[in-house]
Amino acid sequence: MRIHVYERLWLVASMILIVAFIATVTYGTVGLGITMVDDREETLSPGDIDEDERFEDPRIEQVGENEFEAYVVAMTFLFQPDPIEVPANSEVTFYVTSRDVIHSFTVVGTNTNTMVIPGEVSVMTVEFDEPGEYGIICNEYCGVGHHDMEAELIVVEEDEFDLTELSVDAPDTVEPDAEIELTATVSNGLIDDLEATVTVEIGDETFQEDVTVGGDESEDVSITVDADDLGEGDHDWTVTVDDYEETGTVSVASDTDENDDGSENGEDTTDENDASSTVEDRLS
Ligand SMILES: [Cu+2]
Repeated sequence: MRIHVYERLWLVASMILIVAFIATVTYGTVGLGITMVDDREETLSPGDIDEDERFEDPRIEQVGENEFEAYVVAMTFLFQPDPIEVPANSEVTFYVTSRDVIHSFTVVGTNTNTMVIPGEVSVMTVEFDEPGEYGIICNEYCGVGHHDMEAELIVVEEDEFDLTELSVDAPDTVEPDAEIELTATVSNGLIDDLEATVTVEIGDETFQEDVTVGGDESEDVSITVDADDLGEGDHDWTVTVDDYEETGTVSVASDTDENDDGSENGEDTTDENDASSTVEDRLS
């Protein structure tokens, strides 16, 4: 059978087109790593996020030598935690859910992008090679503040990354003849040991203690000062561990105060309640 030359050309061209179409669809489905938000992770009730152990405390966790997990909650109109800090040369698996309506978790300038659906958990594993800063935005219209819904993803140098937390327990007010006990708790969220120096400054005195905090553990460092040595009045204290600092003030009551409000019935006015900060301040 003889086929006309033009007809043969059109046949070949349409064959090539069909193969190209199939290749494009296959690449888009498999090659780009695009997957559906499915039920791989256990679903949750959006109203019970605060009771779900994965999301009650949005955070970064170390799970292997260079492997981390990030638990992120999206809500109108923010992401928690913000900023999200991860080390360079790491592999981070993000678990993202929504507290209210449909959002997205989109890392600008990368192919990290997922829809975030209330009740579902979106999972993505991302490799971070170089330090850098990225914006995180929501690209699903979620309400009047949608355009403000943004957060930051910071990839820091490997040796600058830590998951250290510092909290301090100290009295607000003490009697002139009492002792002031100040306890600093250093938590280490990394797998490797943390070697750190705890520095406590109170009045004119400075105390230093080296601590080794094991992986995923915490250590307490306590110091005791005689209120007599400080004298009556307000005294500021500062506790520093690496880049973290906590500050507060302890008041040593005057003898007159004691006569005014405590001495008659022998009531102890020492206030042991810890009203000091437990929020971590990062200095850098
Ligand atoms: Cu939005």
